[in-house]
Amino acid sequence: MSANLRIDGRRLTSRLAALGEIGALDGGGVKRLALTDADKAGRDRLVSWMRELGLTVEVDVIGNIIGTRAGTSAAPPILLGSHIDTVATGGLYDGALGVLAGLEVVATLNDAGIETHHPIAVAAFTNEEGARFAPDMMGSGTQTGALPLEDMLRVKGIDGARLGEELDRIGYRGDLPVGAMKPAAFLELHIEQGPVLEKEGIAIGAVTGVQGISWTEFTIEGVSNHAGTTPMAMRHDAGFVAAEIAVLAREIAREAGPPQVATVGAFAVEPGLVNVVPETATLTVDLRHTDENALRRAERRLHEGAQAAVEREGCAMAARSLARFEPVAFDPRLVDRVAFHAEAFGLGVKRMPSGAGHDAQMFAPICPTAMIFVPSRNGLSHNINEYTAPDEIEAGANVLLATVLELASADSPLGA
Ligand code: HGY
Ligand code: MN
Ligand code: MN
Repeated sequence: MSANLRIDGRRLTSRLAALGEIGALDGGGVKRLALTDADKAGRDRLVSWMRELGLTVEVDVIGNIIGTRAGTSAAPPILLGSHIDTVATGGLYDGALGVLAGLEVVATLNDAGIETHHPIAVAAFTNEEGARFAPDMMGSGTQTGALPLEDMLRVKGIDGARLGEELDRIGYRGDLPVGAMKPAAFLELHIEQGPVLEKEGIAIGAVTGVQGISWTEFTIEGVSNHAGTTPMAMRHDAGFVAAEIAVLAREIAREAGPPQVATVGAFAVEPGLVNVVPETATLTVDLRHTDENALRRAERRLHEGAQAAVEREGCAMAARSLARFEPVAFDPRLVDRVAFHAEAFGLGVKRMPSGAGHDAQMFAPICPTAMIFVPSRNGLSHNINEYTAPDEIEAGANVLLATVLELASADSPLGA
């Protein structure tokens, strides 16, 4: 019976649209920064959907939400999920797809009256984006022990708010402890957020792992001075040093070649006035690579180059690591099952690494983990025009359903 089971694509896309109304931006896109009122409203909506589906809802000590559908045994659950927080210029699908497709799997099993040996759980992890509070994957990283809870609760956001206080303010500091989530396996459906699947005309990505991530915030201290009277040789221009670091980041990526990427996402100078030599400058540099040694080389080049630029200009510098995660490989057995089910549906499938960070990378060290990608139109994400077509969403969710059904059975291929 379950061989012909399919998700209800219309129900899934209408839930995606409904969640997308929460934090909707004029002109399209979504802004649900972690632990803001919009994130709270999204959480409340998600919990109400979980309850409607008969899930047992729990919240952990850093606000991760987990809804569990009982199995016929006390075996550990098959965990699905992702995140519902977004960046400030987010789309409808980044994160939300993985959480709502998990709910859709549950709804489909409920409608068909199918019971599974393993329980099935769906999670929405706190602050996957790291855009308001760094680092990213904070909720999943804390739950799995990769990030220390007390330090994370004290993190100060870009707006000065403290994470723990915001958790209390929105009423999502739960009591499920760190380490309580011990799934038999973790599967995350996510948009690719890059150009590969669309360019190659392939429906499904069987994700092999996640590349390493290095986030650094540089603060440069110079001397503000008059733009007209100060000879160039006498300047200590913090803004100029920040600009040199930004150019260096791009040079590092160009010299190293793909898959090395480098991004200066935040850049600010103070006092930021047309006729004042900048006194201070802050910028962030995001470096990523699939190979840990290559990432370390890029980091070394960046820090050495930044220090040299600071010394040439007679400025001072502080560098703060905002996030640092090594590359992660997913369980090849689980990746094979994703590919198998995609092919069983007659879908094209490509094994590929993830350029973006995901909650799945935090579960890979503790249980068999894999991800399913669906295409992103024009490779766009972290952009209000992020888009994945309904049929592509449906295909991905059906591969998720089929893989979960197999993993949740008594004779799961993982022996889970
Ligand atoms: O930065 C990332 O890769 C993810 O969107 N948090
Ligand atoms: Mn995401
Ligand atoms: Mn994202």
